[in-house]
Amino acid sequence: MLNQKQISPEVRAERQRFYEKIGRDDFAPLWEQLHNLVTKVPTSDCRTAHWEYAKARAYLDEAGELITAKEAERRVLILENPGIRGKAAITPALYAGLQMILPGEVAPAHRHSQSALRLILEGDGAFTTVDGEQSLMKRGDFIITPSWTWHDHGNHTDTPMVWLDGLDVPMVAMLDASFAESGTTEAQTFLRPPGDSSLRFGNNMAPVDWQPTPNRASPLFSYSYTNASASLAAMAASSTPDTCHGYKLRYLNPLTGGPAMPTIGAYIQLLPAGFSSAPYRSSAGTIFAVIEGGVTVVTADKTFIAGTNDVFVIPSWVTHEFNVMEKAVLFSFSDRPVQETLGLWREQRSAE
Ligand code: GTQ
Repeated sequence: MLNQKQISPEVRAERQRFYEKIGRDDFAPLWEQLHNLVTKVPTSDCRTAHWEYAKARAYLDEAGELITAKEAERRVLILENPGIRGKAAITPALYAGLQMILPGEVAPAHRHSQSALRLILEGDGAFTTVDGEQSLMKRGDFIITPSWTWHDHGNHTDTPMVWLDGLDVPMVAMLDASFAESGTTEAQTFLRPPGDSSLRFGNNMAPVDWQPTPNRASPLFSYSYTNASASLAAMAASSTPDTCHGYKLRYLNPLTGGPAMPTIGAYIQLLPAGFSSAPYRSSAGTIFAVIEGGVTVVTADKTFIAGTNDVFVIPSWVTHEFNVMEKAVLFSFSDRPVQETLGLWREQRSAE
């Protein structure tokens, strides 16, 4: 912004008339807003926020009485960032929600250009089918439904299934690249047996001449918590923790070494008992879910304790620290792969 004080009322009025005149022809003066567009650091209204699972779960129960999964298509409570309400966004780039499927329910097949991930918070044995392959899910499992893959969910168990959904909805909206289709049948026809993709792609091998799909996602779509927690335990048993992250792994596409999906990075970290992290910030606003234990999250203007199954978000460039008494395990996802691909991602591993 120009310093308005140095400008005479006449000049100001003349400029205002000019802006109005050019405005009628869809022009606008850059100099009135240059520094609001090209800011020194990230300045969105996105805020650090925390959603308690107990509260969410009670609301999900109420939602379960109000609408079926079938009627809703997806019975999801969106986690809206309090600084940017009304946009179905938890960060400017990402969407998060809590989805519940009750025993006997189905969420019918559809596909969309948005990529989705799920982190199972409650339940054991409900399924999701991705492009004709069914996968049973249990707590802590990480599942992807890449762009334009058919997916439907169902629950043949006798307990509710709840998971955290992460999608790139705001990012795809910004690019005006949303496409979606509803399936003609409720559930997909099975094209392959359960576990097929893990056997083909998850054993450090791949079918010879296999070619990546246009969505550039991992052909492996289910990542078990049993495996993730064994990897974390091995790291914790034989190395020192990273000062900012503890022991942290990223979920990858085994064929490229890159992220499981091009637009959303997913991570899991173990914070050992008594761990206090060094201050950290990055330009990738990140959504966390507590899988085991609890964590005290400290930022300049907010400190809170996130318990098991709670979700919290740390916006871009907000310095934060984690403190734990007992061992904790955190799942997280962010737009880091997009920022890295575009050469935008930054991090800072200490306090200013
Ligand atoms: O499960 O397909 O939270 O399409 C939002 C949109 C979940 C899903 C969401 C979706 C889904």
